Amino acid sequence: GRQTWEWDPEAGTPEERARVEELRAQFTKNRLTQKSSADELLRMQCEGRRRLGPFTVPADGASGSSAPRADTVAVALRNGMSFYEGLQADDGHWPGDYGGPMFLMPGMVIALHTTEHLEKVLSPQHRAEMVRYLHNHQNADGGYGLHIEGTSTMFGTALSYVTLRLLGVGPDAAGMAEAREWMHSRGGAHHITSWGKFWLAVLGVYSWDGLNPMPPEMWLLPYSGWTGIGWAHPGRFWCHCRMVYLPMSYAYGRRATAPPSPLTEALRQELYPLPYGQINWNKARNACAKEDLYYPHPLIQDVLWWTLYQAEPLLLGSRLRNRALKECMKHIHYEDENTRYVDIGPVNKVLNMLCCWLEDPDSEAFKRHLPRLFDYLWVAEDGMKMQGYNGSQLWDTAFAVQAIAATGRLAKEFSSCLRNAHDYIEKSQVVEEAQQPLSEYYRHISKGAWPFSSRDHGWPISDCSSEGLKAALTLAQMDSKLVGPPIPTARLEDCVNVILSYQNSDGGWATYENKRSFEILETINPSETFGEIVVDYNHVECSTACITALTAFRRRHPEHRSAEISTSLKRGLKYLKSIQRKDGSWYGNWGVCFTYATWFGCEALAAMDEGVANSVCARSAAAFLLGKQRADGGWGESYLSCQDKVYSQLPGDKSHAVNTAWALLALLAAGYHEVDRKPLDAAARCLIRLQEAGGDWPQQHISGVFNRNCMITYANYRNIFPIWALGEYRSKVLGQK
Ligand code: LAN
Repeated sequence: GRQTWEWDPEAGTPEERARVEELRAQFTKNRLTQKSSADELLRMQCEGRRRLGPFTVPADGASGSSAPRADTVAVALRNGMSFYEGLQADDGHWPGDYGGPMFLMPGMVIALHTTEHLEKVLSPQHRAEMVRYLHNHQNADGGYGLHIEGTSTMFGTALSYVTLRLLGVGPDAAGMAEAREWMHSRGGAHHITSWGKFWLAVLGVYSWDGLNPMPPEMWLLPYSGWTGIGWAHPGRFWCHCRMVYLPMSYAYGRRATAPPSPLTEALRQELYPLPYGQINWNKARNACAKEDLYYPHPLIQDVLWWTLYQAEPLLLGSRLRNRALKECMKHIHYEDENTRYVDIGPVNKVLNMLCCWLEDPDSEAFKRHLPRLFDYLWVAEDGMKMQGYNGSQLWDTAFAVQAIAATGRLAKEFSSCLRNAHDYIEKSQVVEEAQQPLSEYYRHISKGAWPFSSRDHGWPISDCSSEGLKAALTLAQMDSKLVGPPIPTARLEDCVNVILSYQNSDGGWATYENKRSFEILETINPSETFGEIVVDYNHVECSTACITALTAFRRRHPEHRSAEISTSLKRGLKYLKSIQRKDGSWYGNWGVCFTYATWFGCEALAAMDEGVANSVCARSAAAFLLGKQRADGGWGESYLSCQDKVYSQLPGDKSHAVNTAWALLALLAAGYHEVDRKPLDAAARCLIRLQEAGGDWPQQHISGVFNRNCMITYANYRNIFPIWALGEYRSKVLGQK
């Protein structure tokens, strides 16, 4: 599942190279409707490897009558699958762009600069592509957003500016004065969010006195016990929050700063409208531009940080501090070794690398980090970006299998593709626990789980395990001569064990671990720009995935832990119903947004035999979706829904293919076609109309989200979900096997 990019000046024919340049130029002209050129490159390779097409464009695809013809749907599906099959990698997964956030690459560049490895590790071509990316995503007002579609923020702007400078761009190059003007007119870069303050301090262009404390001593607090303080122990945080603050507190505890240079001296002047020496650092601790403020600090935080700020001079350099730093390094090494230096995410990846270097610049650990940086990089026509994870390999592959299988008889034509995917799924299951003792490192069990990306990464996740299990069960039902041998039942039982262990006492499921503390802990979320990061909360997506996986497993293996599974399902369904909103929708935590989540809600209800015929919940969910259907028969929800928690339509009259597919899947799951098939016919038509002549669907607005406020690209969704929805439509509405 590893995806890395190397520059090969000889790659491709002159025509192909010209086509890549053409795509890049097109992108720069039309920044928002981007399409991954890496996909394009792959497509070219595929065209060389096997003859694709010529495709038949469905004959009545664009006309307006009510129901698409069965053969039209079949043609659209065949074209869609042939195209998508061409993008599959040799190991069975589908590489794809997982970019979107703009605050990740700066961390890598600053960490590499600080460790004096920037030029050694990143080739001139990597650096040139990174610069191209940053130029392409500068907003018209001169600033940069938190993510590629976002309005400008100080976090995005100051970090992108600094990154460009570190990559060799001069202060007078195109766009730089505009970026400075954006920052200066909002007070200066000290109005950046706390994570931005951290990176600027590491680089030496911001004072450590301007940070609210992140004392590493928190790792020495008791995890449980009568004092009650254990409820705030970092071991109880959501693993992503814990894993970011762990190395941050180490670097903070040592005031790790890059050596001063003419460049950092220049940046001290460029970032602020006032002389560096005149900045009031104590005041700057809580300064945050209004453009960045998504989760303002509650008063209790200001009191807490002020108190710790007073204590910091006593702690810095003390014996207690040294003990705490040692404890942090112990956990950092554990995380590195148990993820083979991939680490849980893009933020702790580069922070851990920095810490290993701080501990010992010649260490084996630091060296092992370097090649894994490339796992996070992805090049597309907008340039090179750092992705939100080391890819979304398993997640996409598990969905793709279910999507292709939903096309019934047609899937048989794609059995070699399914066989390869099967192999990837089999190889990516986590078959052993992380290093023992798990509790000492605050780790949940992993044996039997599936990760989001690759086996090397290996962190178990509730819904990835569930989608992996469903894909495995789907494949096990097919002809093993065509799709390969099924995964042994004992391994599927291990997965069920993990899924059951993840259920919380209120019946819901969170992401990587159980919910370990109270929601009140969120009041100490200091990030300003992300919502709900401190606790691992329950989600409709995770809960549904677990419910549907358990029902699918029970159907195939009714003898295994059946009583426990039944109880778990009942509690799960009750929980899901309790979080359905009055308007019938569910709020989406990881995709855009109400449409995504309502699809999950409907799937869970369907798995428990509830549909519009017998369930008020299913009826109100269907009514919600039907109320949002657009004139062209599709759906198009904007990412603003995620941050505002209010449904927001995309501007323009063209619907969004992925969003439309989710809505169609939801209505089919709810059985709405038995009440009235017309809205579903219109949705299917819309999907067919949106399909491109080569079988691809266009890359439209961004579809993924995390922590309410930051968006993330799922490039594979544009193929997976239209195929899946049309496949289900074909069998449920048109009655084709
Ligand atoms: C992901 C990616 C996958 C995603 C799903 C499996 C889709 C979801 O259903 C559960 C949550 C999960 C695992 C998820 C959580 C948050 C992640 C890890 C990300 C969106 C990818 C990047 C993001 C991570 C937190 C980014 C770093 C930023 C911080 C605020 C730490």
